[in-house]
This record gives sequence, structure tokens and C-alpha cells, in this order.
Amino acid sequence: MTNIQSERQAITQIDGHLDQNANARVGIVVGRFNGYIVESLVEGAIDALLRHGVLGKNITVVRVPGAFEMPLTAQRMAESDRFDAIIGLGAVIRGSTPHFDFVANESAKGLSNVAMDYDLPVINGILTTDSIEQAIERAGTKAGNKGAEAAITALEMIAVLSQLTVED
Ligand code: INI
Repeated sequence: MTNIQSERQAITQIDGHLDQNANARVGIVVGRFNGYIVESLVEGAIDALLRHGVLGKNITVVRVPGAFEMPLTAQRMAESDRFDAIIGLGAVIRGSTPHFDFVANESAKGLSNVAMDYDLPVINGILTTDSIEQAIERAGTKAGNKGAEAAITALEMIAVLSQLTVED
């Protein structure tokens, strides 16, 4: 075996396994704006969590008016110490709203601030699209379900971070 091959075998590899999730406590914060689309994301996320072994009693869904309200809510959820991961689900659609850039940027930045401040996976499952059609494509039709993807990302991050624990 060459030196490079043996060094390759010595590398520590950490990745997330998705098969031991019964105890994972997952909070979902949902922006009700564009509810017709967002509820498909919620359904996709819940279905993915349950099918990966997360117990219903360990899932909490919190609904707020829109994406703009999600960071504060996620912050309160993180503060509660009741969750191993938080998933934000919403839909910001450019359409004719001048709000688009503001709501899209603030909600994404706000969620990532909560993750960093609380050392907790906070998954951004907020669709930001130019049209309703693009949003529908990502909410359980031809481009998959971004809610389900966000749920899997949350489980993967819980598994990864559990292997990177910090000694007190
Ligand atoms: N909220 C959304 O979740 N999606 C949107 O597309 C949207 N648009 O287009 O305006 C939106 N606005 C509402 C916002 O999130 C707040 O609820 C509102 O501004 C009150 O703070």
C-alpha cells in the first residue's frame, strides 16, 4: 500500500446516519403566508420525520403569520432548550410584492443567526421563488418537496453534531 493510500485510511470521517431518530426533538416553525404551498412543505417534513423514526410526541409545529416572524419564533424555541433542531418552513414568492427581497433576506439571515447564537441546527426550508408555479414545483410536485428535504437535513445535522460534542 502506498503512503497516500494508508494516510487516506487514517482520515477521520464524520457523517450523519439517519436511522436512530426516536429521541430527536424537532421544532418546526411555519410561516402561514402562501399557506396553500407552505402546508405541503409541512406535510412533506412531517412525513419524512415520521418515516425516519422520529416520534410524533417529539415533534412540535408552531405557526406564525409569515417568514418575517420566523427568526424571532425560532429564537424563542431555541431558548426553550426543548429541541435538537429547528426547521423553518415558508414561501416567499416574488410575484408583485416589493417586500420580496426584504422578507427573503431577513428571514434567511435571522434563522442562521439563531443557529449560530444557540449552537443548534436551524434549517432554512423557506422557498424563495420568482413565481407561484416555481413554488408549487418545490412543494411536492416535479422538483420534489423542500419540506421533506429540510427534515432530512435536520436529522443529518443532529447526527453530525452529536459526534462533535464539546467538552465542558
Ligand atoms: N411573508 C411570507 O412568508 N411570504 C411572502 O411572500 C410575503 N410577501 O410576499 O410579502 C410575506 N410577507 C409577510 C411578512 O412575512 C410578515 O408577516 C409581515 O410583513 C408582518 O410582519
